[in-house]
Amino acid sequence: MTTDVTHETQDVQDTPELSGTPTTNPALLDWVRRTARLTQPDRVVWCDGSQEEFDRLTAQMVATGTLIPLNPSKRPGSFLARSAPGDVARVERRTFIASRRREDAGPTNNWREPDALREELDGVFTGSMRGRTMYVVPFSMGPVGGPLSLLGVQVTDSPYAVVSMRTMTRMGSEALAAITEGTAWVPGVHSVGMPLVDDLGRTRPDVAWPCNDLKHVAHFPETREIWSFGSGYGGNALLGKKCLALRIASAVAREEGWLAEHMLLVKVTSPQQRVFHLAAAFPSACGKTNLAMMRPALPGWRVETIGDDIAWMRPGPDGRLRAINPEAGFFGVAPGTGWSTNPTAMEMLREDVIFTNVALTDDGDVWWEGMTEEPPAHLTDWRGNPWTPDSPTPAAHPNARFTVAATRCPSLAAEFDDPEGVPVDAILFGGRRRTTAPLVAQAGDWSQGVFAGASISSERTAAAEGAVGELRHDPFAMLPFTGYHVGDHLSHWLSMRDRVEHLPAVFSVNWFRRGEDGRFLWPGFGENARVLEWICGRLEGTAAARHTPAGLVPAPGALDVDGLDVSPADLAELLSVDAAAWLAEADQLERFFAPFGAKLPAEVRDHLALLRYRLDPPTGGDLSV
Ligand code: GTP
Ligand code: SPV
Ligand code: MN
Repeated sequence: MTTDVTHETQDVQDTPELSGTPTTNPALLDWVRRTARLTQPDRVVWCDGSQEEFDRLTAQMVATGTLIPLNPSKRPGSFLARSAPGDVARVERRTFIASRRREDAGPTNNWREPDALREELDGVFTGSMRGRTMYVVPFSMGPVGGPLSLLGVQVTDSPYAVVSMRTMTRMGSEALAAITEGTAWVPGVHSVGMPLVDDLGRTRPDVAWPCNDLKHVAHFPETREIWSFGSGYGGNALLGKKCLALRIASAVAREEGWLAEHMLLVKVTSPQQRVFHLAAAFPSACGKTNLAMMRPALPGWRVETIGDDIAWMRPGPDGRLRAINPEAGFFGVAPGTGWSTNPTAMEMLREDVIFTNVALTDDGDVWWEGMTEEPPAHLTDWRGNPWTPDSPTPAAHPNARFTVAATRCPSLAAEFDDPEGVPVDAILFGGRRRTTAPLVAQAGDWSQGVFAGASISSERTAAAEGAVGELRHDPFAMLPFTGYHVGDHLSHWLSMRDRVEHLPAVFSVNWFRRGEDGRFLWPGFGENARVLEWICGRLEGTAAARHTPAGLVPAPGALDVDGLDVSPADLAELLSVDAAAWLAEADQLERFFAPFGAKLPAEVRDHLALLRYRLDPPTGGDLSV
């Protein structure tokens, strides 16, 4: 690669020409030039993705207080970042889809008229990088040049976003070299929105985590652009992730006949050495990373990680649905990650990690709720305040996260880097439900599977702003991530039937069912392998099932619970489908679907009617329908 001309620094005075840049692509140069004129940074730096660049930026952030280096004997190569207390999660109320027609964004997105939004963005971005460096960050989602991959360029005034993008995407010279004249790439403009020089030329000192109370996370699916202002955190700021790989990519995928979904991707090998690839959509903070890195409690089973958050799935030449993980790293939830729940992640986090909003131990290591059973006697909490186990607030923010390269994951599958992807055998839909949703149920066919995806509802988590615990509908776990009308998303899923000859089987799962006393009925984590075993058994035609109105659940004795401390009563409850609760669920679904109007596929409406019929058949009705 052209390493000699990358990480080129230029004063803005030079930007109209941008001489000596590591690209000659006129469209890219023109866009960088226009963005620099708008945001008025002191200098422009083209990122090459090298270790030298990473070391330079992290050293700079240590000097400015953005990063705290961790104890190299405890956590080599690792850093802690503490965000501003008002910038800790995705901001769904400030996430916009700008399409010409309102109905193209649909009732579940915040729609904005594109010209009006552009004018608003022009206002907030004017001079927003004054006194700062504008980094140009070329990246590829998916292996560079792969048939399922997409290219992007993010400009940002956040060095934290730069080093995070290096971990989370294929970032740097190789991606830039692929963005030749005429090649499609998605531009993303990101600013933390805290210029160091005001309109009158007065300077102000920087802070450790610059951001702005006013936030915009704006998407233009029709022109394939992203504009993000005011936040430095996660999905708001690492534009390759939710913004490109889900909101923009979902719209591209609909046009081109594939799927961009909020799903983990795993390779499962049975004791008989049969290989299955599973994709699973669960809402944010509902168990994707944990399932992706699961260490099966059942002997002989093996789970290998391909992805933990996003899957792109295209009809392959072999008539199968083929999936890749477009990301190159994991931005995972820290709280709840411990040796007993996710030992693979604990091993993965030994070195070269950026932690954000976890607690700091007195010897320079990290801690969060759930890492160990006993909390340390003294910590510095995520806000930088002294903390003891008696403190009334958690030591780590509930949405504290780690950023780590996929190659650090001890369970990473060899197929992780395969540009052609893996064939998907089964799709799992799930949510966090204390009641109603059984441990596992199989859809009878693709169309019932689409209904199952459309019907996901889940208790809200700390991954986004809002009331934690509140139940909300989250079709396909994509409510905050679909870049177009939710009803069209359902139709698009249905249409895959015409594009894919051998469709995956579809299952719903729920690890989070609780008893009346509030305890989890199912042990979860590694024990979820028992559910995977039943699912793989269904794929092979060896596992027995029983019909319920919500789908096929394990027949008595079909789920291996040997050696498991789950009472027969709890197991019965886990696999039960309560008619009253499901009728209430059907009523809620009808209310949720109402604003979809004519965009609600008739088939989905029919499945709702069928569900009610099965739950409450007219006298003499045939339950086997
Ligand atoms: P995002 O990165 O936000 O998309 O989240 P995710 O879906 O990857 O969720 P993750 O695996 O990080 O899990 C979130 C929380 O759920 C963590 O605190 C986990 O410990 C907890 N969790 C995951 N799997 C299980 C399970 O099987 N049972 C129980 N009880 N909790 C689980
Ligand atoms: C999620 O919220 O689903 C995440 C974290 O994966 S973020 O990247 O912040 O969106
Ligand atoms: Mn996610």
